[in-house]
Amino acid sequence: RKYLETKHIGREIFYFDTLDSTNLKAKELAANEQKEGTVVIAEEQTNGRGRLGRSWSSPKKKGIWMSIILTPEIEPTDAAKVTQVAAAAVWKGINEVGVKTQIKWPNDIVLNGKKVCGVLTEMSGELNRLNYLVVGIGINANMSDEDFPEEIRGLATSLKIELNKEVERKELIGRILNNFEELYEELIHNNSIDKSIKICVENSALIGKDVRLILKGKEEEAKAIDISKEGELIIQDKNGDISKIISGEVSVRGL
Ligand code: BT5
Repeated sequence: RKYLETKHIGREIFYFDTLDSTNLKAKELAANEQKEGTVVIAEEQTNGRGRLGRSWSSPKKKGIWMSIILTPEIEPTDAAKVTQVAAAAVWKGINEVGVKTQIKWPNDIVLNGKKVCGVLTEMSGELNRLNYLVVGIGINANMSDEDFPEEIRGLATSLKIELNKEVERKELIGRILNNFEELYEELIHNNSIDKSIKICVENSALIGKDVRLILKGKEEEAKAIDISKEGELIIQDKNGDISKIISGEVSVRGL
């Protein structure tokens, strides 16, 4: 806790040796009245989850597998903004320990073209009312190549592989939560994520590049040109037409 300087994010931490998924545990806690700011951390996940039913490899003591419970008063349609806030906070935290990564909209952090972190935001609520959000953050801190399942070697990397030394996970967790609280407060108090978007744009792995998008099952090529104030990716197609993409609708790969 010596690195934590927050007022409410991470003031209550539930720590586990093994969990199926920190997001599942956080949702269970949130449904049982755990409040905003509570953080769930596990040394290992046996059923770590990615988006769209994909899995997240989470070997014991090698990474940071954590989830934050949030109850912001925002529209359910604004939930994706929190993913941008989390990506920016992780980028800053990793930058503070000496590694310059890139943010790959909407939810990845990459290093030398390989994935080092993924964010999974899940929500509970109705059409016009948000109950709670759970923001899951998975960071490959101290894995070696052989710690990754064979099928993702070459696509995944860790901070240790790039730095050639172990990172202190507690320090990184503290820094990320400090940054998260600061950036999240902008959303709560000013209903804006401008500071987070600035970080996501300035350190984007996509902007200015040609990208391939899967839009409603169809593959399309376009140029990524910006991220909107709402956190959508702004693209320009071959005809010069500009459109905005909401996260969740597409998967994006650099060409
Ligand atoms: C994500 O999904 O990137 C979101 C990952 C969120 C993980 C955190 S850990 C704490 C919390 N609790 C959970 O259960 N989840 C969250 P997506 O964009 O769908 O990417 C998933 C894909 O990334 C997989 O299909 C693999 O190809 C790849 N992958 C799996 N494990 C990986 C790892 N450790 N490092 C890099 N890539 C990985």
